[in-house]
Amino acid sequence: MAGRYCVDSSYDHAVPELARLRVQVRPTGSSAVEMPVKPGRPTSIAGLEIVVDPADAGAVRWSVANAGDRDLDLDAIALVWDAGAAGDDPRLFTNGYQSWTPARTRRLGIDVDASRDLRPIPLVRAAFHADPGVAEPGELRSEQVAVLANGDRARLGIGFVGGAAHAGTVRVRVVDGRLEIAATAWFGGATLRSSERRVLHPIVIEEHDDPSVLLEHWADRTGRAEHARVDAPFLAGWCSWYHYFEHVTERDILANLALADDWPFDVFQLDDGFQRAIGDWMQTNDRFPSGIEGVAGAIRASGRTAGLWIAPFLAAPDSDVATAHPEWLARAPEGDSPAIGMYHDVWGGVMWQLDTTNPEVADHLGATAAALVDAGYRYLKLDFTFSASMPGRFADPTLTPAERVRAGYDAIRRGAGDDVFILGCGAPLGALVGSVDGMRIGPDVAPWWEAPADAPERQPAYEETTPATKHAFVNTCTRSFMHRRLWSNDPDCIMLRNRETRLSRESVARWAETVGASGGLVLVSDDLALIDTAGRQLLDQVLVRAREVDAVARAGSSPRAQGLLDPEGPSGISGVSGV
Ligand code: 9PG
Repeated sequence: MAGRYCVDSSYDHAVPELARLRVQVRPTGSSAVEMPVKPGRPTSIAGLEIVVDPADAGAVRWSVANAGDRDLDLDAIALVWDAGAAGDDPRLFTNGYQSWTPARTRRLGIDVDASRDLRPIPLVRAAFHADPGVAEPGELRSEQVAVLANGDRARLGIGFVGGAAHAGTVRVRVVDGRLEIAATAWFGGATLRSSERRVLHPIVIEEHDDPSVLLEHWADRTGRAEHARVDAPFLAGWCSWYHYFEHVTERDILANLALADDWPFDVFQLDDGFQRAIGDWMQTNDRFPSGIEGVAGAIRASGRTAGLWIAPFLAAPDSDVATAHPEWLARAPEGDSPAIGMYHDVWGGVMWQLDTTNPEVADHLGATAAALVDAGYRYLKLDFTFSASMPGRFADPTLTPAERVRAGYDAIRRGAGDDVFILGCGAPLGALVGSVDGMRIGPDVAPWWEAPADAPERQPAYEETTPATKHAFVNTCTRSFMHRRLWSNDPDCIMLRNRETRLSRESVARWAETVGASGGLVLVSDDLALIDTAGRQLLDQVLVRAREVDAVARAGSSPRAQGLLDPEGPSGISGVSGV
């Protein structure tokens, strides 16, 4: 046994042991090497010096330094230990990398990490995992926090306290009937300068048989360490996306505003579809003759907060921003072309990635945010923001993928100001605690429960990310512990119409009630003309419930998922049942 650690002494817990502790290093372009490590004593490996502190204030603290006289590019560094016999029916609650990635329990030795399916192009892996590589055989991965269990009884929680400096991936596999855990700091090729030392996010390990308790403790601790923004008011609103999609027009917004007089909306949010090109956020297309100022003016005149969707780290190849400033684009990992941030047919295919490490790009993002606020928007939905963590070459090669995402959000926050509500979406969760006010915590809903075979954006192996209300339901339950600990949860919109939808009345109600039980944002996404009296009554009930739950969550008790450790998925949130 190499060390003995305990977690935060304010919690009542057993003391887990880190047996046979090793450090594993993966320099960029080489395979992993590992060696035993003794807490308190520096360990030299692959040109790096790793220091793991003796147990201290309940967390494993560690740092890495480049001991050589040349720069060194690093993919990953991990602490690896033996967590004892796997026991019967070993399971892992896995948290996905970004907003749309599933958070659910999987069976060790049976379920397979989606990255091992080689049908999707590598870009898809990079969008849905911190490490875009293929997982090891038998390995399950979880981002930021994981819960080990036997059957439906939890055993151990493992988490990184913080994620702004680097992503933290918990990798678990069964080796010879024993559990091997690797808590991995993901550097993604970031350069460590000669003699530079980086302090890594501490790792906490706690024993408990209730998975919710483990996740709540981790989130409490992480929220405190990262100064989570948890004080935004409860929000109800309207969003254009899930009825109008990219075809939305200014007339649609005005028509819904005209119908909304006696609807209880704080925010009216225009989504994707207003812009002339991805990247040129101040310019509208011809469906929005009054420009972004005109729309904001109309919303504000109705007494509501104006909200706007943007995808700030992307630029279409023919956008003004990309053609005027090609030097603002990240470069592809190899060759001369810009780095891809997203491929999306609806926008015309490949979208380039803005280089958030370039100070001019940071200035541009800040100025854009300030201009949108000037135009009247005080609620910004920042979407597809995983794109700043996609592979590439950057002006500042020392930033990790998490730091590149955070640099972009920080620039926008500086420009927007402290009192604008910023909602993360398509966002790496770990990097943004303390930055966003709200966070989308699941995949897109859609006007159907299960995704039909011809659903758009369906990817083999990543089917659980396909827009479908059932998929949003799963994450709304399993990530309910994050609400008011890391931010306000945005479970995604409710849809109340009973025409122009494939959702049954039962599914409409089950989803709306789950959103209410989560205490998170309640956003309606319908043509209000299609909602009947029953739909309106449902909204009123959901809002009463959501406000109650949110008030309790603010006081420290977030709602709990039922069936958190069920490999079939959760069954609901306490108080609401039934998939
Ligand atoms: C606007 C939408 C809405 C929605 C967001 C996000 O992989 N895809 O092609 C893909 C497309 C859209 C999408 C997610 C994934 O949805 O979550 O609320 O704002 O963008 O385009």
